[in-house]
Amino acid sequence: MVKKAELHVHLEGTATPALVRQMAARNGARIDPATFKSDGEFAWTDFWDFLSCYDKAAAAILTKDDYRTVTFDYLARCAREDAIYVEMFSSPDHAAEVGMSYADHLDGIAAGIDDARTAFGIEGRIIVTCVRHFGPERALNVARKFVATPHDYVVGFGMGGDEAQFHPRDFAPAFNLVRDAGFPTTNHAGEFGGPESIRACLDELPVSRLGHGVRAIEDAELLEELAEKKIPLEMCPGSNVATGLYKSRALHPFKAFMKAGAIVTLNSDDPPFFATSIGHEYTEAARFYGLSEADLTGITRNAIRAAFCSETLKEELL
Ligand code: ES4
Ligand code: ZN
Repeated sequence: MVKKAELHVHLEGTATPALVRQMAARNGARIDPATFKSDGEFAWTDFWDFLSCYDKAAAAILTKDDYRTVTFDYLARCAREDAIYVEMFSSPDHAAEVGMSYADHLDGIAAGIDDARTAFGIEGRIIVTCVRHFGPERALNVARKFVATPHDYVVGFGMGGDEAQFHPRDFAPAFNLVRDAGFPTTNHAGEFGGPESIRACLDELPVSRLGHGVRAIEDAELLEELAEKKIPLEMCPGSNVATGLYKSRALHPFKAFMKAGAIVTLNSDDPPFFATSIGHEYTEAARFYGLSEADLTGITRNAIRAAFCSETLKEELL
């Protein structure tokens, strides 16, 4: 079986509808019924509605122990699909929304990572993430917490959310603070924003990787530059199809990025929302893009080399 590594998954977006209901029940919390469809799956229509559904589901993660459960549950599923390493975005803003401290949030996730390592030998690390549409001030606040509160499992800083809002330069204070503290960063760019959004991100922010970056396919010069500069791309084909960016996996440009010599990785983004998993992404990529086992192993190696964890851990994983 091909070993897998994942660099782009939103922890709050890994909880299945069943787990969200279970956590709400154990906390005696009420979930907005509009969170689910009649078949019990998450209810959303487009990307922006997805972001709102994500917030409602995340609101059921109420305690440090809930974060531990969500993390363990996700890593257990990944380990069953032969994943050996998972880097998870987690959002202190979502934790704060339910009254959880920055430290409790991270300690809960860390406990889940430890449980999963003991049970399955899988490794996990955390990317603390801010949310673009929450605005630059909240992002800077997350960055300040990030640098003031070092944590063994927190290996980098990221930003997700609605690319249409604000400009990358508005987030330069947050990203520069993190970079000056010696940490790598990644930013969602070139998903719902076009190639100009990627260009703006590269011009304004110190990023080591790009979340998605897929819209670089629309600008040959930019694509070439990404390949030349070896900027790893956290590609999420299943997510892109689910949110309507491409009509089908066959029409997704993943293979064109490989052919252009870009450093590509495969990721699930928000697995239960997008009816995918890290294993499914590998299987479907093999099927639709004609990838061999050697190609898939190469993608895993790309991910491990581009990971934000220590060189020592990378060597163990490679
Ligand atoms: C996202 Cl802020 C956020 N959360 C989950 N998934 C996302 N995709 C893009 N932004
Ligand atoms: Zn994402």
